Amino acid sequence: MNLIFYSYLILIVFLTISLSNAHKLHPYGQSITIQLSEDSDPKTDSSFNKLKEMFTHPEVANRKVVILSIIGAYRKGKSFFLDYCLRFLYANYRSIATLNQPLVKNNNWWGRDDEPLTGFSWKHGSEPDTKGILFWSDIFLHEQNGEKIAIILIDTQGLFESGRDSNIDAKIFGATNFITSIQIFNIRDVIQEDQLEHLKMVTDFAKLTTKRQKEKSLKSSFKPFQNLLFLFRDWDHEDHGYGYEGGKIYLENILRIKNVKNMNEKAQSVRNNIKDSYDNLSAFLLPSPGRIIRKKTFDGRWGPLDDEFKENFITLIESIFLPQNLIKKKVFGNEITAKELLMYTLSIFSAFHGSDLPENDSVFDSAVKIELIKLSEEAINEYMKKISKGLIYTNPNFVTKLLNDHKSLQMEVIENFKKKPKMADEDVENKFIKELKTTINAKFSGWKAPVVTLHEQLIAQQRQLDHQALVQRREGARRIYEKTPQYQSCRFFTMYMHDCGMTNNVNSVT
Ligand SMILES: Nc1nc2c(ncn2[C@@H]2O[C@H](COP(=O)(O)OP(=O)(O)OP(=O)(O)O)[C@@H](O)[C@H]2O)c(=O)[nH]1
Ligand SMILES: [Mg+2]
Repeated sequence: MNLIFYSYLILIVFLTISLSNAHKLHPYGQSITIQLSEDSDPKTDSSFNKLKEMFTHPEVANRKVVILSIIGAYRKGKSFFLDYCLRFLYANYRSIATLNQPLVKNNNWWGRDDEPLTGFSWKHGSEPDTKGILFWSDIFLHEQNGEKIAIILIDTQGLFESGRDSNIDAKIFGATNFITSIQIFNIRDVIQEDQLEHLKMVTDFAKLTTKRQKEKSLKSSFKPFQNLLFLFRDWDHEDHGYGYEGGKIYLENILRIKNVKNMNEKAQSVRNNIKDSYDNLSAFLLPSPGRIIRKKTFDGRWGPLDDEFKENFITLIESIFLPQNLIKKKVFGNEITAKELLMYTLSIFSAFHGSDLPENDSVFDSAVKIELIKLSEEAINEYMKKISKGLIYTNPNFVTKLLNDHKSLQMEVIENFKKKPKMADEDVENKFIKELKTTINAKFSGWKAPVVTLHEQLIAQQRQLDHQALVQRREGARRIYEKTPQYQSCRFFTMYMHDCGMTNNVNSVT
Protein backbone atom coordinates (compact mmCIF):
# COMPACT_ATOMS: atom_id res chain seq x y z
CA MET A 1 0.00 0.00 0.00
CA ASN A 2 2.83 2.32 1.04
CA LEU A 3 4.72 1.52 -2.18
CA ILE A 4 1.71 2.49 -4.35
CA PHE A 5 1.25 5.72 -2.39
CA TYR A 6 4.93 6.73 -2.82
CA SER A 7 4.89 5.81 -6.53
CA TYR A 8 1.89 8.11 -7.01
CA LEU A 9 3.61 10.84 -5.05
CA ILE A 10 6.76 10.59 -7.22
CA LEU A 11 4.63 10.65 -10.38
CA ILE A 12 2.73 13.76 -9.23
CA VAL A 13 5.98 15.57 -8.32
CA PHE A 14 7.48 14.61 -11.71
CA LEU A 15 4.39 15.84 -13.59
CA THR A 16 4.34 19.09 -11.62
CA ILE A 17 8.01 19.75 -12.44
CA SER A 18 7.46 18.88 -16.12
CA LEU A 19 4.40 21.14 -16.38
CA SER A 20 6.11 24.05 -14.65
CA ASN A 21 8.97 23.80 -17.17
CA ALA A 22 6.73 23.10 -20.15
CA HIS A 23 6.25 26.81 -20.91
CA LYS A 24 10.02 27.17 -21.20
CA LEU A 25 10.21 24.89 -24.23
CA HIS A 26 10.22 26.52 -27.62
CA PRO A 27 8.75 24.50 -30.52
CA TYR A 28 11.53 25.29 -33.01
CA GLY A 29 14.81 25.80 -31.24
CA GLN A 30 16.90 25.92 -28.13
CA SER A 31 20.06 27.67 -27.03
CA ILE A 32 23.55 26.33 -27.64
CA THR A 33 25.88 27.40 -24.86
CA ILE A 34 29.51 28.25 -25.46
CA GLN A 35 31.76 28.80 -22.46
CA LEU A 36 34.81 30.99 -22.92
CA SER A 37 36.74 29.10 -20.29
CA GLU A 38 40.05 27.37 -20.47
CA ASP A 39 38.38 23.96 -20.00
CA SER A 40 36.39 24.20 -23.22
CA ASP A 41 38.34 23.63 -26.40
CA PRO A 42 36.79 25.04 -29.61
CA LYS A 43 38.30 22.13 -31.54
CA THR A 44 36.66 19.34 -29.56
CA ASP A 45 33.81 20.80 -27.49
CA SER A 46 30.40 19.39 -28.48
CA SER A 47 28.75 22.86 -28.39
CA PHE A 48 31.24 24.06 -30.98
CA ASN A 49 30.33 21.05 -33.11
CA LYS A 50 26.69 22.08 -32.90
CA LEU A 51 27.67 25.60 -33.98
CA LYS A 52 29.55 24.12 -36.92
CA GLU A 53 26.45 22.15 -37.93
CA MET A 54 24.31 25.30 -37.72
CA PHE A 55 26.60 27.55 -39.74
CA THR A 56 27.45 24.98 -42.39
CA HIS A 57 23.87 23.83 -43.00
CA PRO A 58 23.48 23.75 -46.82
CA GLU A 59 20.69 26.36 -46.61
CA VAL A 60 22.90 28.67 -44.55
CA ALA A 61 26.62 28.23 -45.37
CA ASN A 62 26.83 30.65 -48.31
CA ARG A 63 24.42 33.28 -47.03
CA LYS A 64 25.51 36.71 -45.81
CA VAL A 65 24.76 37.04 -42.10
CA VAL A 66 22.91 39.41 -39.80
CA ILE A 67 24.07 38.55 -36.29
CA LEU A 68 22.90 40.25 -33.12
CA SER A 69 23.92 39.89 -29.51
CA ILE A 70 22.79 41.60 -26.34
CA ILE A 71 25.15 42.27 -23.45
CA GLY A 72 24.88 44.13 -20.16
CA ALA A 73 24.42 43.72 -16.43
CA TYR A 74 22.69 40.61 -15.13
CA ARG A 75 18.94 40.51 -14.27
CA LYS A 76 18.04 43.38 -16.58
CA GLY A 77 15.71 41.69 -19.08
CA LYS A 78 18.19 40.75 -21.84
CA SER A 79 16.82 37.25 -22.46
CA PHE A 80 13.25 38.57 -22.16
CA PHE A 81 13.99 41.07 -24.95
CA LEU A 82 15.50 38.38 -27.20
CA ASP A 83 12.47 36.12 -26.74
CA TYR A 84 10.24 38.84 -28.18
CA CYS A 85 12.80 39.21 -31.01
CA LEU A 86 12.26 35.49 -31.66
CA ARG A 87 8.50 36.13 -31.88
CA PHE A 88 9.07 38.83 -34.50
CA LEU A 89 11.47 36.63 -36.47
CA TYR A 90 9.22 33.54 -36.48
CA ALA A 91 6.26 35.70 -37.56
CA ASN A 92 8.16 37.37 -40.42
CA TYR A 93 10.81 34.98 -41.72
CA ARG A 94 11.22 31.30 -42.47
CA SER A 95 13.85 29.45 -40.49
CA ILE A 96 15.70 26.17 -40.88
CA ALA A 97 13.15 24.52 -38.55
CA THR A 98 10.13 26.00 -40.37
CA LEU A 99 11.52 25.74 -43.90
CA ASN A 100 8.81 23.42 -45.13
CA GLN A 101 5.92 25.22 -43.47
CA PRO A 102 3.96 27.98 -45.20
CA LEU A 103 4.87 31.38 -43.78
CA VAL A 104 1.66 33.08 -42.67
CA LYS A 105 2.82 36.62 -41.97
CA ASN A 106 1.23 37.92 -38.82
CA ASN A 107 1.13 41.68 -38.23
CA ASN A 108 0.55 41.05 -34.53
CA TRP A 109 3.91 39.34 -34.26
CA TRP A 110 4.07 39.88 -30.47
CA GLY A 111 1.64 36.97 -30.07
CA ARG A 112 -1.56 36.37 -28.18
CA ASP A 113 -2.20 38.32 -24.98
CA ASP A 114 -2.01 35.15 -22.88
CA GLU A 115 0.91 33.38 -24.56
CA PRO A 116 3.77 32.52 -22.15
CA LEU A 117 7.16 33.75 -23.33
CA THR A 118 9.56 31.01 -24.46
CA GLY A 119 12.93 30.82 -26.14
CA PHE A 120 16.17 31.78 -24.37
CA SER A 121 15.82 30.99 -20.68
CA TRP A 122 14.65 33.98 -18.60
CA LYS A 123 13.45 34.16 -15.01
CA HIS A 124 12.41 36.29 -12.07
CA GLY A 125 14.43 37.00 -9.02
CA SER A 126 17.82 38.33 -8.10
CA GLU A 127 20.00 35.33 -9.00
CA PRO A 128 21.81 35.41 -12.36
CA ASP A 129 20.32 33.10 -14.96
CA THR A 130 22.10 33.02 -18.35
CA LYS A 131 25.60 31.50 -18.31
CA GLY A 132 28.12 31.80 -21.14
CA ILE A 133 27.41 32.85 -24.71
CA LEU A 134 24.22 31.33 -26.10
CA PHE A 135 23.41 30.93 -29.79
CA TRP A 136 19.80 30.32 -30.85
CA SER A 137 19.97 26.95 -32.61
CA ASP A 138 17.51 27.89 -35.36
CA ILE A 139 18.64 30.29 -38.09
CA PHE A 140 16.22 32.65 -39.86
CA LEU A 141 16.28 33.01 -43.63
CA HIS A 142 15.56 35.99 -45.81
CA GLU A 143 16.06 36.87 -49.47
CA GLN A 144 16.16 40.41 -50.80
CA ASN A 145 17.14 41.62 -54.27
CA GLY A 146 18.31 38.11 -55.08
CA GLU A 147 20.64 38.02 -52.09
CA LYS A 148 20.22 35.32 -49.47
CA ILE A 149 20.64 36.29 -45.84
CA ALA A 150 20.78 34.34 -42.56
CA ILE A 151 19.78 35.89 -39.21
CA ILE A 152 21.38 34.67 -35.99
CA LEU A 153 20.69 35.64 -32.36
CA ILE A 154 23.04 35.49 -29.38
CA ASP A 155 22.23 35.87 -25.67
CA THR A 156 24.94 36.44 -23.08
CA GLN A 157 25.71 36.00 -19.44
CA GLY A 158 25.06 39.14 -17.36
CA LEU A 159 28.02 41.42 -16.66
CA PHE A 160 29.10 43.00 -13.36
CA GLU A 161 28.21 40.03 -11.17
CA SER A 162 29.75 40.77 -7.78
CA GLY A 163 32.77 38.71 -6.81
CA ARG A 164 33.43 37.62 -10.38
CA ASP A 165 36.69 38.17 -12.23
CA SER A 166 36.07 41.24 -14.42
CA ASN A 167 38.13 39.56 -17.16
CA ILE A 168 35.14 37.31 -17.83
CA ASP A 169 32.95 40.35 -18.49
CA ALA A 170 35.55 41.85 -20.83
CA LYS A 171 35.82 38.52 -22.68
CA ILE A 172 32.05 38.25 -23.18
CA PHE A 173 31.86 41.85 -24.31
CA GLY A 174 34.88 41.59 -26.62
CA ALA A 175 34.17 38.18 -28.17
CA THR A 176 30.55 38.97 -29.03
CA ASN A 177 31.41 42.44 -30.28
CA PHE A 178 33.88 41.02 -32.81
CA ILE A 179 31.53 38.46 -34.31
CA THR A 180 28.27 40.45 -34.48
CA SER A 181 26.89 43.05 -36.85
CA ILE A 182 24.58 44.48 -34.18
CA GLN A 183 25.65 44.69 -30.56
CA ILE A 184 23.02 45.83 -28.05
CA PHE A 185 24.34 47.24 -24.81
CA ASN A 186 21.46 46.71 -22.36
CA ILE A 187 21.47 49.20 -19.48
CA ARG A 188 18.91 49.69 -16.73
CA ASP A 189 18.24 53.41 -16.27
CA VAL A 190 21.37 55.58 -16.79
CA ILE A 191 24.86 54.47 -17.81
CA GLN A 192 27.64 54.11 -15.23
CA GLU A 193 31.21 55.04 -16.11
CA ASP A 194 32.56 51.50 -15.51
CA GLN A 195 29.97 50.18 -17.98
CA LEU A 196 31.28 52.52 -20.64
CA GLU A 197 34.86 51.47 -19.96
CA HIS A 198 34.01 48.02 -21.29
CA LEU A 199 34.25 49.59 -24.70
CA LYS A 200 37.97 50.27 -24.24
CA MET A 201 39.12 47.08 -25.93
CA VAL A 202 36.79 47.76 -28.84
CA THR A 203 37.99 51.32 -29.33
CA ASP A 204 41.64 50.24 -29.06
CA PHE A 205 41.02 47.71 -31.79
CA ALA A 206 39.51 50.44 -33.93
CA LYS A 207 42.63 52.57 -33.37
CA LEU A 208 44.82 49.67 -34.47
CA THR A 209 42.68 49.21 -37.58
CA THR A 210 42.91 52.89 -38.52
CA LYS A 211 46.70 52.80 -37.99
CA ARG A 212 47.03 49.80 -40.32
CA GLN A 213 44.78 51.43 -42.90
CA LYS A 214 47.08 54.45 -42.90
CA GLU A 215 50.25 52.33 -43.03
CA LYS A 216 48.90 50.43 -46.01
CA SER A 217 47.51 53.67 -47.54
CA LEU A 218 44.23 51.93 -48.26
CA LYS A 219 41.95 54.07 -50.37
CA SER A 220 38.71 52.74 -48.92
CA SER A 221 38.56 53.28 -45.19
CA PHE A 222 36.05 51.43 -43.05
CA LYS A 223 35.17 51.12 -39.41
CA PRO A 224 35.83 47.77 -37.76
CA PHE A 225 32.32 47.28 -36.36
CA GLN A 226 28.82 47.95 -37.63
CA ASN A 227 26.10 48.83 -35.12
CA LEU A 228 26.19 49.55 -31.41
CA LEU A 229 22.80 50.23 -29.86
CA PHE A 230 22.62 51.43 -26.25
CA LEU A 231 19.27 50.18 -24.94
CA PHE A 232 18.17 52.01 -21.81
CA ARG A 233 15.49 50.03 -19.94
CA ASP A 234 12.99 51.48 -17.46
CA TRP A 235 13.77 54.99 -18.68
CA ASP A 236 12.11 57.25 -16.19
CA HIS A 237 13.54 60.73 -16.76
CA GLU A 238 11.45 63.41 -18.33
CA ASP A 239 14.41 65.34 -19.79
CA HIS A 240 14.55 62.98 -22.80
CA GLY A 241 11.55 61.35 -24.49
CA TYR A 242 11.35 57.61 -25.24
CA GLY A 243 12.67 56.00 -28.40
CA TYR A 244 15.58 56.84 -30.69
CA GLU A 245 15.15 60.61 -30.57
CA GLY A 246 15.53 60.90 -26.82
CA GLY A 247 18.28 58.30 -26.98
CA LYS A 248 20.28 60.32 -29.49
CA ILE A 249 20.37 63.40 -27.28
CA TYR A 250 21.19 61.38 -24.17
CA LEU A 251 23.99 59.49 -25.95
CA GLU A 252 25.53 62.70 -27.24
CA ASN A 253 25.56 63.98 -23.67
CA ILE A 254 27.27 60.84 -22.41
CA LEU A 255 29.94 60.85 -25.08
CA ARG A 256 30.80 64.53 -24.69
CA ILE A 257 33.96 65.21 -22.69
CA LYS A 258 32.77 67.98 -20.43
CA ASN A 259 35.68 68.35 -18.10
CA VAL A 260 39.03 66.90 -19.15
CA LYS A 261 40.54 67.29 -15.69
CA ASN A 262 37.80 65.31 -13.94
CA MET A 263 37.75 62.41 -16.38
CA ASN A 264 40.26 59.55 -16.30
CA GLU A 265 42.31 58.65 -19.38
CA LYS A 266 40.39 55.45 -20.09
CA ALA A 267 37.05 57.28 -20.11
CA GLN A 268 38.42 59.99 -22.40
CA SER A 269 39.99 57.49 -24.79
CA VAL A 270 36.68 55.59 -25.12
CA ARG A 271 34.80 58.82 -25.82
CA ASN A 272 37.37 60.03 -28.34
CA ASN A 273 37.47 56.80 -30.30
CA ILE A 274 34.05 55.27 -30.11
CA LYS A 275 32.74 57.12 -33.16
CA ASP A 276 35.59 55.66 -35.26
CA SER A 277 34.80 52.14 -34.04
CA TYR A 278 31.23 51.69 -35.30
CA ASP A 279 29.45 52.55 -38.54
CA ASN A 280 26.43 53.48 -36.50
CA LEU A 281 25.99 54.40 -32.83
CA SER A 282 22.47 54.81 -31.50
CA ALA A 283 20.50 54.72 -28.29
CA PHE A 284 16.90 53.83 -27.46
CA LEU A 285 15.06 54.89 -24.30
CA LEU A 286 12.50 52.23 -23.33
CA PRO A 287 9.93 52.73 -20.57
CA SER A 288 9.29 50.15 -17.88
CA PRO A 289 7.08 47.17 -18.79
CA GLY A 290 4.94 47.98 -15.73
CA ARG A 291 4.24 46.53 -12.31
CA ILE A 292 3.26 43.12 -13.69
CA ILE A 293 6.96 42.33 -14.16
CA ARG A 294 7.38 42.13 -10.37
CA LYS A 295 4.86 39.30 -9.99
CA LYS A 296 6.40 35.91 -9.44
CA THR A 297 3.63 34.27 -11.47
CA PHE A 298 4.19 36.50 -14.53
CA ASP A 299 5.00 34.25 -17.50
CA GLY A 300 6.12 36.93 -19.95
CA ARG A 301 2.78 37.22 -21.78
CA TRP A 302 2.07 40.33 -23.83
CA GLY A 303 -1.38 41.26 -22.51
CA PRO A 304 -0.64 42.80 -19.08
CA LEU A 305 2.44 44.82 -20.17
CA ASP A 306 2.03 48.64 -20.08
CA ASP A 307 0.78 50.18 -23.34
CA GLU A 308 3.59 52.72 -23.45
CA PHE A 309 6.13 49.89 -23.13
CA LYS A 310 4.39 47.82 -25.82
CA GLU A 311 4.35 50.69 -28.30
CA ASN A 312 8.07 51.42 -27.87
CA PHE A 313 9.04 47.74 -27.72
CA ILE A 314 7.37 47.16 -31.10
CA THR A 315 9.14 50.18 -32.64
CA LEU A 316 12.47 48.98 -31.26
CA ILE A 317 12.26 45.37 -32.47
CA GLU A 318 10.94 46.34 -35.90
CA SER A 319 13.70 48.94 -36.27
CA ILE A 320 16.22 46.13 -36.00
CA PHE A 321 14.62 43.24 -37.87
CA LEU A 322 12.39 44.63 -40.63
CA PRO A 323 13.99 43.56 -43.94
CA GLN A 324 15.02 47.10 -44.90
CA ASN A 325 16.81 47.55 -41.56
CA LEU A 326 18.92 44.38 -41.51
CA ILE A 327 22.67 44.98 -41.03
CA LYS A 328 24.99 42.39 -42.52
CA LYS A 329 28.21 41.33 -40.84
CA LYS A 330 31.43 42.68 -42.35
CA VAL A 331 35.07 42.00 -41.57
CA PHE A 332 37.38 44.83 -42.65
CA GLY A 333 34.62 46.26 -44.82
CA ASN A 334 33.81 42.98 -46.62
CA GLU A 335 30.49 41.22 -46.06
CA ILE A 336 31.12 37.64 -45.01
CA THR A 337 29.14 34.42 -45.37
CA ALA A 338 27.98 32.10 -42.57
CA LYS A 339 30.75 29.66 -43.45
CA GLU A 340 33.35 32.42 -43.10
CA LEU A 341 31.72 33.73 -39.94
CA LEU A 342 32.06 30.27 -38.42
CA MET A 343 35.82 30.28 -39.04
CA TYR A 344 36.05 33.82 -37.68
CA THR A 345 33.97 32.95 -34.60
CA LEU A 346 36.08 29.88 -33.82
CA SER A 347 39.24 31.89 -34.22
CA ILE A 348 37.96 34.79 -32.06
CA PHE A 349 36.67 32.42 -29.39
CA SER A 350 40.03 30.62 -29.34
CA ALA A 351 41.74 33.98 -28.80
CA PHE A 352 39.37 34.80 -25.92
CA HIS A 353 39.37 31.40 -24.30
CA GLY A 354 42.67 31.66 -22.39
CA SER A 355 42.86 32.98 -18.84
CA ASP A 356 44.05 36.45 -19.94
CA LEU A 357 42.41 38.79 -22.37
CA PRO A 358 43.91 38.47 -25.84
CA GLU A 359 46.12 41.22 -27.22
CA ASN A 360 44.41 43.29 -29.87
CA ASP A 361 47.13 42.19 -32.29
CA SER A 362 46.08 38.56 -32.01
CA VAL A 363 42.42 39.42 -32.58
CA PHE A 364 43.52 41.55 -35.50
CA ASP A 365 45.32 38.51 -36.95
CA SER A 366 42.08 36.51 -36.77
CA ALA A 367 40.31 39.21 -38.77
CA VAL A 368 43.18 39.36 -41.28
CA LYS A 369 42.97 35.59 -41.70
CA ILE A 370 39.25 35.79 -42.51
CA GLU A 371 39.89 38.60 -44.96
CA LEU A 372 42.47 36.45 -46.77
CA ILE A 373 40.34 33.30 -46.64
CA LYS A 374 37.49 35.28 -48.19
CA LEU A 375 39.66 36.71 -50.97
CA SER A 376 41.20 33.27 -51.62
CA GLU A 377 37.72 31.76 -51.97
CA GLU A 378 36.76 34.48 -54.41
CA ALA A 379 39.92 33.75 -56.42
CA ILE A 380 39.16 30.00 -56.47
CA ASN A 381 35.56 30.63 -57.58
CA GLU A 382 36.77 32.94 -60.35
CA TYR A 383 39.25 30.27 -61.47
CA MET A 384 36.65 27.47 -61.48
CA LYS A 385 34.16 29.60 -63.37
CA LYS A 386 36.65 30.52 -66.09
CA ILE A 387 38.58 27.26 -66.53
CA SER A 388 35.49 25.35 -67.69
CA LYS A 389 34.42 28.02 -70.17
CA GLY A 390 34.70 27.49 -73.96
CA LEU A 391 36.28 24.04 -73.87
CA ILE A 392 36.39 22.18 -77.23
CA TYR A 393 36.56 18.58 -76.14
CA THR A 394 37.26 17.19 -79.63
CA ASN A 395 40.35 19.34 -80.08
CA PRO A 396 43.25 16.89 -80.58
CA ASN A 397 45.52 19.19 -78.51
CA PHE A 398 42.94 19.38 -75.75
CA VAL A 399 45.21 18.26 -72.88
CA THR A 400 48.09 20.59 -73.78
CA LYS A 401 45.69 23.51 -74.19
CA LEU A 402 44.02 22.69 -70.89
CA LEU A 403 47.35 22.77 -69.08
CA ASN A 404 48.28 26.12 -70.68
CA ASP A 405 44.84 27.57 -69.84
CA HIS A 406 45.22 26.39 -66.24
CA LYS A 407 48.63 28.03 -65.87
CA SER A 408 47.62 31.38 -67.35
CA LEU A 409 44.33 31.48 -65.45
CA GLN A 410 46.05 30.61 -62.20
CA MET A 411 48.42 33.52 -62.78
CA GLU A 412 45.53 35.84 -63.64
CA VAL A 413 43.49 35.10 -60.50
CA ILE A 414 46.56 35.36 -58.28
CA GLU A 415 47.38 38.76 -59.82
CA ASN A 416 43.78 39.86 -59.12
CA PHE A 417 44.11 38.56 -55.54
CA LYS A 418 47.29 40.63 -55.07
CA LYS A 419 45.66 43.79 -56.42
CA LYS A 420 42.72 43.69 -53.97
CA PRO A 421 43.12 46.11 -51.04
CA LYS A 422 43.72 44.26 -47.80
CA MET A 423 44.90 44.71 -44.23
CA ALA A 424 47.28 41.74 -44.22
CA ASP A 425 51.07 42.13 -44.01
CA GLU A 426 53.15 41.04 -46.98
CA ASP A 427 54.49 37.83 -45.35
CA VAL A 428 51.02 36.67 -44.34
CA GLU A 429 49.71 37.51 -47.78
CA ASN A 430 52.56 35.58 -49.44
CA LYS A 431 51.78 32.55 -47.29
CA PHE A 432 48.19 32.70 -48.50
CA ILE A 433 49.27 33.08 -52.13
CA LYS A 434 51.36 29.91 -51.77
CA GLU A 435 48.37 28.08 -50.31
CA LEU A 436 46.13 29.50 -53.02
CA LYS A 437 48.43 28.10 -55.74
CA THR A 438 48.39 24.66 -54.11
CA THR A 439 44.60 24.73 -53.76
CA ILE A 440 44.11 25.77 -57.39
CA ASN A 441 46.49 23.00 -58.54
CA ALA A 442 44.57 20.46 -56.46
CA LYS A 443 41.24 21.75 -57.84
CA PHE A 444 42.67 21.47 -61.35
CA SER A 445 43.85 17.90 -60.83
CA GLY A 446 40.49 16.84 -59.42
CA TRP A 447 38.57 18.58 -62.15
CA LYS A 448 40.88 17.57 -65.01
CA ALA A 449 40.56 13.78 -64.64
CA PRO A 450 36.87 13.40 -65.67
CA VAL A 451 37.23 16.13 -68.30
CA VAL A 452 40.16 14.37 -69.96
CA THR A 453 38.29 11.03 -69.84
CA LEU A 454 35.37 12.71 -71.58
CA HIS A 455 37.73 14.14 -74.19
CA GLU A 456 39.25 10.67 -74.80
CA GLN A 457 35.81 9.08 -75.13
CA LEU A 458 34.72 11.73 -77.62
CA ILE A 459 37.90 11.33 -79.65
CA ALA A 460 37.44 7.50 -79.69
CA GLN A 461 33.81 7.96 -80.82
CA GLN A 462 34.92 10.40 -83.47
CA ARG A 463 37.51 7.91 -84.76
CA GLN A 464 34.91 5.17 -84.93
CA LEU A 465 32.54 7.42 -86.83
CA ASP A 466 35.32 8.48 -89.23
CA HIS A 467 36.20 4.84 -89.84
CA GLN A 468 32.56 3.95 -90.53
CA ALA A 469 32.28 6.89 -92.92
CA LEU A 470 35.45 5.75 -94.70
CA VAL A 471 34.16 2.19 -95.07
CA GLN A 472 30.86 3.52 -96.39
CA ARG A 473 32.63 5.77 -98.84
CA ARG A 474 34.77 2.89 -100.11
CA GLU A 475 31.71 0.66 -100.46
CA GLY A 476 29.91 3.37 -102.48
CA ALA A 477 32.91 3.91 -104.69
CA ARG A 478 33.20 0.17 -105.32
CA ARG A 479 29.57 -0.06 -106.34
CA ILE A 480 30.00 2.77 -108.84
CA TYR A 481 33.24 1.27 -110.17
CA GLU A 482 31.66 -2.15 -110.69
CA LYS A 483 29.23 -0.55 -113.07
CA THR A 484 31.95 0.92 -115.34
CA PRO A 485 32.88 -0.77 -118.72
CA GLN A 486 36.56 -0.96 -117.69
CA TYR A 487 35.64 -3.03 -114.64
CA GLN A 488 33.31 -5.26 -116.66
CA SER A 489 35.98 -5.97 -119.34
CA CYS A 490 38.65 -6.49 -116.73
CA ARG A 491 36.43 -8.92 -114.84
CA PHE A 492 35.65 -10.74 -118.05
CA PHE A 493 39.39 -11.04 -118.71
CA THR A 494 40.11 -12.34 -115.22
CA MET A 495 37.41 -14.99 -115.49
CA TYR A 496 38.88 -16.02 -118.79
CA MET A 497 42.31 -16.39 -117.21
CA HIS A 498 40.78 -18.38 -114.37
CA ASP A 499 39.06 -20.72 -116.78
CA CYS A 500 42.44 -21.28 -118.41
CA GLY A 501 43.77 -22.19 -114.92
CA MET A 502 46.06 -19.14 -114.75
CA THR A 503 44.65 -17.68 -111.48
CA ASN A 504 42.73 -19.01 -108.46
CA ASN A 505 41.24 -15.80 -107.25
CA VAL A 506 38.42 -14.40 -109.36
CA ASN A 507 37.80 -11.56 -106.90
CA SER A 508 41.40 -10.43 -106.68
CA VAL A 509 40.68 -7.49 -108.98
CA THR A 510 38.37 -5.97 -106.43
N1 LIG B 1 12.32 46.30 -14.75
C1 LIG B 1 12.32 45.58 -15.84
N2 LIG B 1 12.29 44.26 -15.76
C2 LIG B 1 12.30 43.56 -16.91
C3 LIG B 1 12.32 44.15 -18.19
N3 LIG B 1 12.28 43.17 -19.11
C4 LIG B 1 12.24 42.02 -18.43
N4 LIG B 1 12.25 42.24 -17.10
C5 LIG B 1 12.21 41.28 -16.00
O1 LIG B 1 13.55 41.12 -15.53
C6 LIG B 1 13.73 39.83 -14.97
C7 LIG B 1 14.97 39.19 -15.56
O2 LIG B 1 14.78 38.96 -16.94
P1 LIG B 1 15.85 38.17 -17.80
O3 LIG B 1 15.45 38.34 -19.20
O4 LIG B 1 16.03 36.80 -17.27
O5 LIG B 1 17.13 39.07 -17.46
P2 LIG B 1 18.64 38.87 -17.96
O6 LIG B 1 19.22 40.22 -18.16
O7 LIG B 1 18.68 37.94 -19.12
O8 LIG B 1 19.30 38.22 -16.69
P3 LIG B 1 20.63 37.28 -16.60
O9 LIG B 1 20.43 36.15 -17.54
O10 LIG B 1 20.67 36.86 -15.19
O11 LIG B 1 21.78 38.15 -16.97
C8 LIG B 1 12.45 39.07 -15.30
O12 LIG B 1 11.63 39.06 -14.16
C9 LIG B 1 11.80 39.88 -16.38
O13 LIG B 1 10.41 39.78 -16.36
C10 LIG B 1 12.37 45.57 -18.26
O14 LIG B 1 12.42 46.19 -19.32
N5 LIG B 1 12.38 46.22 -17.05
MG1 LIG C 1 19.47 36.08 -19.38
